[in-house]
Amino acid sequence: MSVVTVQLGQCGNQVGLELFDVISNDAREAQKRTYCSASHERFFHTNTNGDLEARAVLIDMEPKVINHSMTKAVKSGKWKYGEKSYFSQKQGSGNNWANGFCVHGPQHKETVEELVRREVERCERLAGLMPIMSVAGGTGSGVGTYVTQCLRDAFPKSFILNHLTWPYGTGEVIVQNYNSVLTLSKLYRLSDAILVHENDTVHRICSQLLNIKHITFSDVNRVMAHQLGGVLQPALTPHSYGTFSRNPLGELVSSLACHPEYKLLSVCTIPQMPSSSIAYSTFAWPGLLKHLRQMLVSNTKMEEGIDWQVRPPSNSERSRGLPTHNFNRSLSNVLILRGKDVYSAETGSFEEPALYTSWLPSNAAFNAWKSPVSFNKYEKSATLVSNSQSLLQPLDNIVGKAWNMFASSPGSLPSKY
Ligand SMILES: Nc1nc2c(ncn2[C@@H]2O[C@H](COP(=O)(O)OP(=O)(O)OP(=O)(O)O)[C@@H](O)[C@H]2O)c(=O)[nH]1
Ligand SMILES: [Mg+2]
Repeated sequence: MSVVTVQLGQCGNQVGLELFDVISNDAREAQKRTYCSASHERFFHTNTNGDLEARAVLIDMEPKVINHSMTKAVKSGKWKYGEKSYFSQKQGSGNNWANGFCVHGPQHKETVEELVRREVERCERLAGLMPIMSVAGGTGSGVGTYVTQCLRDAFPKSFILNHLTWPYGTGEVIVQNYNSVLTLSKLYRLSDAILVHENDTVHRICSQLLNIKHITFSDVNRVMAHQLGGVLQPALTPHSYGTFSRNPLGELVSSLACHPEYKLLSVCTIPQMPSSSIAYSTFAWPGLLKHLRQMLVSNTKMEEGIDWQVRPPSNSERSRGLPTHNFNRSLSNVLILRGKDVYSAETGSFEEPALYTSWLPSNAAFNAWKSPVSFNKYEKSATLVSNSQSLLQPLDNIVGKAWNMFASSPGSLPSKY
C-alpha cells in the first residue's frame, strides 16, 4: 500500500525532500529485494520514462523552495518529483496563520485537491496521507491545516498522519506561538495522529551527538528524515504474519493513537553518531535497548545525558498511588528494530505495566516491529515512537507564551485570528 505525502511551506518541502532522499538511498542499498520493492510501493511510482517519482504533492505560496527541492531531487539522479505535482504562488503567507487558513487555502482549494487526487489515483491501494509542515510559518501552518481539513473531507476513511516541526523556543517568528496553537487545535480534530519533531531537540542531536559545528536546516532535516525513515520503512509487525507490513500509517495510528484525546507522538532513535565513528563502534541489542528504555522513562531524546535515577514506580508505590517525579508515563509505544540478529532482541522491558497508564492493558499499549535489514548505515538501530507525556512541557510552553502575548497586547492579534 502507498502513502501520499503533501509537503507544505518552506519547512515541509525541505523536510520532505530529505525524507524521500533517505528512503530512496535506503531502499537502493538494501540487499533484500522484497524490502526494496515494499519501500518503493509505499513512497514512489515509476513514471512512463522508467524514473522513480515520489508520491508527493508540493505546495508553497512562494516558488523558491519548491524549485530548489525539485531541482535537488533531479540532481540526485535516483528519483524525482512529478513535473506537474506542485503548486506555488508568488508571495508567501507572511507567517500569518489566518492568511494561510482563511485566504490562501480556500483560494486554491480546487487546484490542491486535484493534485492530491491525481496522486492518490496513481496508488493501487492507499495506505494514507501524510502532510508535512512547520507550525510556525503562515503557509505550512495555515494552508497546511486547511489542506488537512480538505483531505479529511475528501478521504473520510483514509488515515491521516500529520508530521509537524515545532519551532525553536527562542523562535525567529514573532507570532509562532499563536500559529502553533491555532494549528494544533484544528489538527487535533482532523488528524488521526500527529508526529512531532522539535527543532530545539533535533538541533541538540546535531551538535552533541553528530558533532556538527555549523548546523543548517539541512542537517536538522537529515536527522528528522532518518528518524521518520526508521519508522516508515518496511518492517514485520505483529499483524503482518511474516511479511512486511502493508499499511505503515494504519498500523502506527491504530497501535499508538488509541484515544481521540491523545494524538501527539514523539520519536527517538538510538544510536546516533557521526558517520566516521560508526565503523569503530560495536552495537549489541541489550545495551541499545537498555539506553532507549531509559531515554523513554526519563524523557531524554538523546543517549547523552540520560538521567539513570528516574524510574517508573514499583508495584507497592503504584498500589499506594504515590507520585513518581519526572517519570515519563506512556499511553502506548511502538518500538522498531532494524538490523542484524533482530529476532533475538529482547523487548520485554518495554512491556512493563509500570511504564503505562493503568486504564489500558499493557499488552495493547506496546508493539514491536522488526526488520532484518540494517538502516542508515548502523548494523543495529532502534526507533521508538511514543504516545507519552513527553510533549506536555513543550506544549505548555507554547500555550503559555501565546496567552502571555495575547494578555499583554490583545489588540496586536490580526483581526482574522
Ligand atoms: N527543521 C526545519 N525547520 C524549518 C525549516 N524551514 C523553516 N523551519 C521552521 O519553520 C518555521 C517557519 O516556517 P516556514 O516553513 O519557513 O514557513 P512557511 O510555511 O513557508 O510560511 P510563510 O513563509 O509564512 O508563507 C520556523 O519555526 C523555522 O524554524 C527546515 O527546513 N527545517
Ligand atoms: Mg515560506
